[in-house]
Amino acid sequence: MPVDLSAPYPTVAAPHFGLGHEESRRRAVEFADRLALRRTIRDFSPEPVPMDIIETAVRAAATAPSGANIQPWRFVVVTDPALKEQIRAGAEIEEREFYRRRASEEWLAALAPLGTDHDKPFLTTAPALIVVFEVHKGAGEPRPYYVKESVGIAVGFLLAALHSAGLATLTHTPSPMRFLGEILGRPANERPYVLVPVGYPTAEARVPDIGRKPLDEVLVRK
Ligand code: IYR
Repeated sequence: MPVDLSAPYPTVAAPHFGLGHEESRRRAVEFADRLALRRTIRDFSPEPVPMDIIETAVRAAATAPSGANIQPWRFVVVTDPALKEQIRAGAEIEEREFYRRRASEEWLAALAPLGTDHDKPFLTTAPALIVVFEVHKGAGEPRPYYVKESVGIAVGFLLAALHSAGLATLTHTPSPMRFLGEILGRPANERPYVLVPVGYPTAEARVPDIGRKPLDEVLVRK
């Protein structure tokens, strides 16, 4: 049966925040300055994170815009030590292959300043791992659109929310990631997108001395 595209659809009043330019500018600067303090952390302390803070950050992530508002994401929060061990074992198998065989010399050279290797202790030391899945069409479910774009935006919100709550994160993409769906018992229409360890850095944690491109290199004014 054809869809009736002329059917009225419900609306609500659009939100207006009425901040004024001064307050708007103050908030823009505050947000940019705070995000600039975020660093990817690889040395996590085992100190636990209150689950409600993580769940609130997932709530923030799930406000992201998505294609046709289908919200094609799933956030699996893993704190069970046995599951974290399994995830670490699965990731290290793939990563060993990556560093030994799959990565090109060019790719390995690009990673050298980050000091990464196949050993992924953060997968067991971080108190929580958020495994983010893309949700593709399942039986009886609506077809999602722009899944990767939508999930990418949601993960951006998630990282910003966790950082804003003072928590450290890492975006980890063991490749291929299929083992995550198997370990976590996710259905076939869910595909791993990224794995985000969450917690606090160890007291001794250090990060690479790298910076961000200046604004004028990334911003084009026309
Ligand atoms: N997935 C590997 C390799 C890796 C790739 C990129 I691109 C990075 O920015 C960092 C690491 C790993 O996790 O070590």
